[in-house]
Amino acid sequence: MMKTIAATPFEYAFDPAHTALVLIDMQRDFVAAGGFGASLGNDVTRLQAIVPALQRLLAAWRAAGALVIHTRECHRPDLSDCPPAKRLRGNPSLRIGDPGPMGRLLVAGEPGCAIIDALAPVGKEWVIDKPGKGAFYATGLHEKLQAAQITHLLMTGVTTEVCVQTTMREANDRGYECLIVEDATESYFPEFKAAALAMLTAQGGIIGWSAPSAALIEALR
Ligand code: C5J
Repeated sequence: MMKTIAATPFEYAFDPAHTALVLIDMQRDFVAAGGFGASLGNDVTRLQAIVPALQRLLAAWRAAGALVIHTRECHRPDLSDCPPAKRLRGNPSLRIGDPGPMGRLLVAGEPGCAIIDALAPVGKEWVIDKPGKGAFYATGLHEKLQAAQITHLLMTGVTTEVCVQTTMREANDRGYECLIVEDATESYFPEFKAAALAMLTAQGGIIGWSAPSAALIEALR
């Protein structure tokens, strides 16, 4: 059944049966101390602030019986899917694949790669491991979404201007109607979050829409 919510830049209509809630990279490596995000010098506590809003939205979405997709940015243990340009750039305290307090950074199967307990996947929810920032690169996600007849994506997670924005742009180019949930996404840099939300929704929704999680939860009631 179609639902319509107030959104920016104008109303967003979606049918939960053809819509997926996408949680981007809510992993210990980005949200917890000692992970990849912290190795780059970031204050990870900023990202922890969205967890309660995401939990409420996730609970409402699960109650509606609609599709949930979790992504994890990570690489194979031999790093064969990690381009040297990604691993070697900059001067972080630890690089991708190096051992840290939560295991090897951004490596599949390591404790730091796991989605935080508060948002852990359940049942048949999809978990997509992605080597890039965007969830459509080298994952087969588009084909899986097409097979599941998903046309709309609700984008959440971290970080707003990197993996969330990249994924929303990839999705828009593939024809999905995307909405980014304002209080369920966060950046290490507040000004980058604000800029990303503004640029995604500018020019009549050039990439898509944004709305607060409360509007979605109310529509699902
Ligand atoms: C980053 C991400 N920031 N999940 N990854 O490297 O946004």
